[in-house]
Amino acid sequence: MQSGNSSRGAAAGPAADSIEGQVVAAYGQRLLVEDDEGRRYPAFIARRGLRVVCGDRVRWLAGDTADRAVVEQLPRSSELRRPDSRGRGEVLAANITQLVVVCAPSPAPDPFIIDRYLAAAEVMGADAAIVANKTDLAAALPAGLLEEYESLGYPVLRVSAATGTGLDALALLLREQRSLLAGQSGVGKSSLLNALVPGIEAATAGISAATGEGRHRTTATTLHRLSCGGELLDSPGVRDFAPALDDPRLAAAGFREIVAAAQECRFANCRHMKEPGCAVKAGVETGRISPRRYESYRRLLRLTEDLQQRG
Ligand SMILES: Nc1nc2c(ncn2[C@@H]2O[C@H](COP(=O)(O)OP(=O)(O)OP(=O)(O)O)[C@@H](O)[C@H]2O)c(=O)[nH]1
Ligand SMILES: [Mg+2]
Ligand SMILES: [Zn+2]
Repeated sequence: MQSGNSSRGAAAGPAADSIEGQVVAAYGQRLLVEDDEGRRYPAFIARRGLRVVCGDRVRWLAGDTADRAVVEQLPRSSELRRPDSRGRGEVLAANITQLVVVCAPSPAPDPFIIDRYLAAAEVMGADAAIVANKTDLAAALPAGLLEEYESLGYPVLRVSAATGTGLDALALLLREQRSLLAGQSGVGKSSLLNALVPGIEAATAGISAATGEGRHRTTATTLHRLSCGGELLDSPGVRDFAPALDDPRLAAAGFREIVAAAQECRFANCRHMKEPGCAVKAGVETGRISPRRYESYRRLLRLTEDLQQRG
């Protein structure tokens, strides 16, 4: 249970006779909302054109109806967005402060997906960390992968949801943050959530569809409170991910070592592709910037330029 916080509930507005809280799960028009005392209610979107996602602050009509009628979505402090065919991008979660990218030896990691989540965090101004799960397995991650992220300054935690290794350190990382677990399907995001929040297993199973393999694949993003005071969002696994960027020039902002090196580029608007006097390309040649990360940057730049041309 969270202590009460009604100080923000008195705001005047079109929905004065309403209660403020947050969306803790969204399935299209159907929602689960939570008030600031931690009480949860089934809810639905009661205003045309209202689009809310997990993590959104919303208001619903006061009263004791079975399903709460959500009538207003409050401004977001951050959005995790991926591109969609219509240009503006699909918002996956709102108001998160930290992106935790989970990877494992199995399924085999895709470093481009990891880089793109890290880029999303950089661009949205959120903290980012890597969690390498399943350390109990004999198989290992590709040599040097985690060390590369460590050298860039990202916190890297080696954990096992199965044995509990590293979960204390993970709980510390999640303290006072509103974190989203992201990553490929099957890396163990929901297993980590279950290990960190005892007793929610049933709830997780209830909002997941069992697959033929006898495990629960997450189908919607859900928000959970941690005893340490943080909040943790579990999200469906992805086959691919890219951040939606309003401008291709933002691609470089997603890579902190490129941002640092770009200070020395001859041209302020250098794209770090073929421009003369490019300190980023020079950094790749001298080994200061990893060729793999640079290739990640180029792919994200190209993707964003392609999307912009189509839009
Ligand atoms: N050996 C081992 N297996 C694990 C560990 N964590 C999770 N698993 C297994 O990995 C499989 C996938 O775990 P999930 O927690 O469902 O993975 P997920 O990332 O939530 O997957 P999606 O919901 O599809 O995105 C399950 O069979 C888990 O039992 C671990 O630390 N060690
Ligand atoms: Mg899951
Ligand atoms: Zn450059």
